[in-house]
Amino acid sequence: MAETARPNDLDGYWMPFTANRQFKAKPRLMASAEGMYYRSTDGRKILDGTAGLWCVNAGHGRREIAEAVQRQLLTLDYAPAFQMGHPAIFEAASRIAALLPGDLDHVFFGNSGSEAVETALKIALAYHRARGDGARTRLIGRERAYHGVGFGGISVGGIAGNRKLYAGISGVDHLPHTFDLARQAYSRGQPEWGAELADELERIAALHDPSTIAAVIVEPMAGSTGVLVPPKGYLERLKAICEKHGFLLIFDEVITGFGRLGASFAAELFGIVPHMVCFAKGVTNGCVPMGGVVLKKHIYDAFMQGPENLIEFAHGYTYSGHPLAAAAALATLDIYAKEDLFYRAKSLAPYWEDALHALKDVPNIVDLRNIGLVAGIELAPLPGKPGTRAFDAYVKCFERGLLVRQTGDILALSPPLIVEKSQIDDMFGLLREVLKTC
Ligand code: PXG
Repeated sequence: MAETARPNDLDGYWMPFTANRQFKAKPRLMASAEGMYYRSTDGRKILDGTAGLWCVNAGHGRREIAEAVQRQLLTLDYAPAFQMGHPAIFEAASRIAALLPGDLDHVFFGNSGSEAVETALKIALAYHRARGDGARTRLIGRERAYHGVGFGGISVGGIAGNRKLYAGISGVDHLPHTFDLARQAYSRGQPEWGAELADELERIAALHDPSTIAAVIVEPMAGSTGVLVPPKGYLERLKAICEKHGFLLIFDEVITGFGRLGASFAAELFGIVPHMVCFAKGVTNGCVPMGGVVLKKHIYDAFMQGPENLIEFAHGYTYSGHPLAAAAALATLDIYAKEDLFYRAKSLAPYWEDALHALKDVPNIVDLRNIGLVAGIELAPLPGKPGTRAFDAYVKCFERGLLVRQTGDILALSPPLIVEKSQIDDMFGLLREVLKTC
């Protein structure tokens, strides 16, 4: 294979969430991608164990999406997002809402998961105000949550490294995270223990008084902080407490949406209808930025009051509902339906689970956890050097042709939903080899 063009200067680009100097001293550059594989600039084939960053759910290089985006670009490249629209985005809104249960049937669009979260938090506060209940200003997040990098998202998020430099927004409290190694290690699917942690919401409600709380936001499965699978009954209990006190429940499904857990969304999988759902990533198969919030009818209706010539919600982005994103979303949803990829994820999940848990005898693994087509492998930290064992494993996997994701001493896997059983074998086979050396 011909050497692919490489930039001759890596310095100008300040890379996000990257150890820039370490990376630039020994870069990992992707040149192309097709199906389940990337090709690096040095010509190596790399099995995509992470669907890019949890987004390329239908696999790489999908012609149908490329052609739809190209057609759209040549037909209508951009339409003003405010006080104007274009047909494709209305269709996209209906088709996305149709994947969610209950009357989650209105969609507000942005361009990323972070924007989806900021939007949902603002809708929550504005909704209570619109109902004449403006004292509800508090937002409840959870430890070890990732909700993107906006000020709202880092405030309700639960990652110290993302929060410590910034005061964030006020009036925020946090539920405890749901992971307990001693009680949950090697759970297959949802852990048996932990539903009672949802009752912490009652404690927080009593502390602040329930009448001050606007919304609770959680990832149904915490992805970025290392695949924390919700304990059996936990989300149900959280929903019940929210209903009891009039809190809006927001599911951040930026990762869990679009088939990742073996159903369209976690809300569908668990049969829990939250008040709002944040999405991004898989909505366009990762190829055009798009994110948004799906919300229940009564929330939308609460805004549709007052004089009809006034803007009901002072929020939005130049690129809300961008034509290219709409075209990509429609083509992506077509693929998901035609290839029944959410069902495919569900039917492959038991094989995936067995392949993961077969690693149990590998030294230095302290936990294996899974749900849908997601796996977490937690390693014992090297004494005095947290995170280095898993980072070493991540680099070695990449060098030997497998892309995994590393956070702390945890490796996460979340392949495109088109993955074949033989590729699952390849992934865990290579991981076994690599982890023996880490
Ligand atoms: N919410 C959740 C639950 C996410 O996982 C965001 C919001 C923010 O989305 P944007 O599009 O603004 O990045 C995310 C993003 C990882 C990883 O390796 C996860 C994300 C992003 C990058 C890496 O776990 N999730």
